[in-house]
Amino acid sequence: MTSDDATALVVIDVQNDFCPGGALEVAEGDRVVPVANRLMGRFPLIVLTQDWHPRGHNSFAANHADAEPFSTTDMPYGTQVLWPIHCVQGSDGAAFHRDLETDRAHMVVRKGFRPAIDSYSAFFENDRTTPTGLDGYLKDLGVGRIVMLGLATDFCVYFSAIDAVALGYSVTLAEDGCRGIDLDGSLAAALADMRDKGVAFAQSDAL
Ligand code: VGL
Ligand code: ZN
Repeated sequence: MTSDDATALVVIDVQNDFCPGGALEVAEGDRVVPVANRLMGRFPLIVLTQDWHPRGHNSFAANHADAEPFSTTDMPYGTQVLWPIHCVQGSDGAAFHRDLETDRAHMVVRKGFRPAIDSYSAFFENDRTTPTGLDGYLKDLGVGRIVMLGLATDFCVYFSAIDAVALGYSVTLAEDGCRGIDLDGSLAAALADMRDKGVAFAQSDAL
């Protein structure tokens, strides 16, 4: 096995606000927790991402005059969905789901902390160029393959997966470890685009 064969498990945004009862709840979001815990025992390197916004973040509808949650607006870096207030730094909503075995993580990547720009992907902010540092970390450690899961399939998981492919990683999505928001067909579009771009799909018990 060359060092390039090292595989990292990347668990995206398994936080209270994306679980049932949370501010931006994803249907069955909590169902990914046991899948994540089981897979953490199977990979040598575990990365968690954590959506981590200041209260004044530009992606919150409440910070724009007359904007409804789930509407869109033009930002200097492109179209941005305006979300309900979620994952505010230090809040309960921003905390990982209490049953997620976070002690097993080697690295936690926080993203979305710059007030003027959102960051769906674990690798780049929504301008598609500002890096989070995760690529450098993984490449430093000789990681060539990524198994990914988490929330939400059609936003943070989607952008993380296609960015990972573009950065040269071989990427497998643990499908049963993901749940989506599905805003105007975004889930089907994300799945199709991931397939087109070479993301592999698997059930977690086959990994
Ligand atoms: C996410 C919307 C806003 C996600 C984060 O984790 O998919 N979606 N912030
Ligand atoms: Zn967010």
